[in-house]
Amino acid sequence: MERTLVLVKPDGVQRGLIGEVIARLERRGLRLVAAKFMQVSREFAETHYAIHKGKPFYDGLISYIISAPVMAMVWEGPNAVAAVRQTMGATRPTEAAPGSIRHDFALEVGRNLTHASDTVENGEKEVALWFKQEELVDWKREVDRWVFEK
Ligand code: DAT
Ligand code: MG
Repeated sequence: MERTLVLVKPDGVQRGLIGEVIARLERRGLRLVAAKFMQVSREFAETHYAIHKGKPFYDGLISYIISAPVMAMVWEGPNAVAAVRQTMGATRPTEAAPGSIRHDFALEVGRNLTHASDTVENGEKEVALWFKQEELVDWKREVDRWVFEK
């Protein structure tokens, strides 16, 4: 089953939107695999966002992600990566589809509330970076057969 890393970033935590994000992912039918509320260190933030090093927004991005705690989660389901990216909306909130989280709750790219893995490969890498194998819960829901075709 495809897995993706989701972060409710510091602005989402400060604004009391953890529950909103979780509710939308649950409602979509995705299955929660792991969750932890944590303060990210600068070093860890630099590892997570290594791909953006050297970009003009990099320093601001690092200070943003370590400015308050984050809620880190792993969600799974068929096409979980694409489904979660769609539920979050485009990186720039003013380009995010109506009904998406970034559209409904955000205005600025530097305060866009959430992170979600952008490819299946990066999903696997990010899940492994943020969570130990034993923190990932393998479980089934009674409702799974009504949400997942296979
Ligand atoms: P996403 O978070 O949608 O995967 P990304 O990986 O391209 O977007 O960038 C990571 C984060 O960096 C993004 O959520 C917000 C910030 N960011 C991206 N582009 C930016 C820009 N042009 N100006 C300011 N912040 C930016
Ligand atoms: Mg990204």
